[in-house]
Amino acid sequence: MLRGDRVALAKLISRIENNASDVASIMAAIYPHVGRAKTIGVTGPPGAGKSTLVDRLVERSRKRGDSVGVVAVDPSSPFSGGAILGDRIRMQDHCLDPEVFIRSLSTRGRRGGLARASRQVAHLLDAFGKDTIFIETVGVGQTELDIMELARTVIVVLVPEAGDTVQVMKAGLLEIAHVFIVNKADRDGAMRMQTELEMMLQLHPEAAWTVPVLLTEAANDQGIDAVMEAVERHGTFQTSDTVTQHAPDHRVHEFLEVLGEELRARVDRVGTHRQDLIERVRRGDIDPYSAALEILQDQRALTEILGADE
Ligand SMILES: Nc1nc2c(ncn2[C@@H]2O[C@H](COP(=O)(O)OP(=O)(O)OP(=O)(O)O)[C@@H](O)[C@H]2O)c(=O)[nH]1
Ligand SMILES: [Mg+2]
Repeated sequence: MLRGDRVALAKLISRIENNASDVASIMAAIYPHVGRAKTIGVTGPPGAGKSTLVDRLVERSRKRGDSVGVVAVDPSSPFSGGAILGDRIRMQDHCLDPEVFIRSLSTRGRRGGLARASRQVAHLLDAFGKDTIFIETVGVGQTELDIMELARTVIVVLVPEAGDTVQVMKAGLLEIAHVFIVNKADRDGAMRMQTELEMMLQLHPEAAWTVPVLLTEAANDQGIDAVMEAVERHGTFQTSDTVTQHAPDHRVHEFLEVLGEELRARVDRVGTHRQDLIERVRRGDIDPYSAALEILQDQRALTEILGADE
């Protein structure tokens, strides 16, 4: 994969999607090569025009000579929902371009797994040598906010009919946006929404970065260059300021998260080591708390369970 083999990259992504048992060791081997790419998150309500926008931004990035990776995260559809199919159709041109790698991720397995998988796939694309990585998610819940944490620059895409900007605040989008976009500016109310957002942003005048609110018509290729420019400007701002403060926190967060997940996976397999104890709990011979304490206070039992690989 590090030598540029796309098939190897695709295989590693599948291992991440399936949460294979060797993911942590794969990522450990990858990590020294991570950190060069620009990661750009694109989120917003369903149908706001995120994919259309990403498509345009990919085109601009390619014109500048950047190689590009796209991760389209779809929490709603289990395997091949309409949105993913839509992404594929719209991004068909780029599919023929070997310097563009597009992958859709969807929910498989437990909650929280999607944020983990997205981050790991973004790391892979980074190590693979992609200059710019776009991560598209439908912005509604905590999972999406978690996913956006891994992006250097977050673009929040809204549409005029999104209506009350209070919704934006409720969804937590105000806090995570580095660039706001009112897409479908060909429709009524776009400028009013822009003004509303700008007023809302002025409630935080102490912020070092002034969040721009831009009007676009992604479908008509209007306003895209201004978005590129804003993303570029934010990137420069970050390298001089916030990245140096936040990146160490992110790495620590990732460390604790991985450790927690790995331990959790081992605990889930406790039955293979302590079927006897599980049976005693099931029969009611021992209460669940005493059973947990029996493991926690027994160094050998702990080592056996937590040290187990499979
Ligand atoms: N009128 C208008 N329509 C647009 C514009 N940009 C995108 N659209 C249309 O809006 C629809 C949804 O666009 P997508 O890019 O799929 O939106 P999305 O946010 O990726 O959608 P999901 O991934 O399903 O949440 C498509 O039919 C686009 O052609 C625009 O500027 N104006
Ligand atoms: Mg989309």
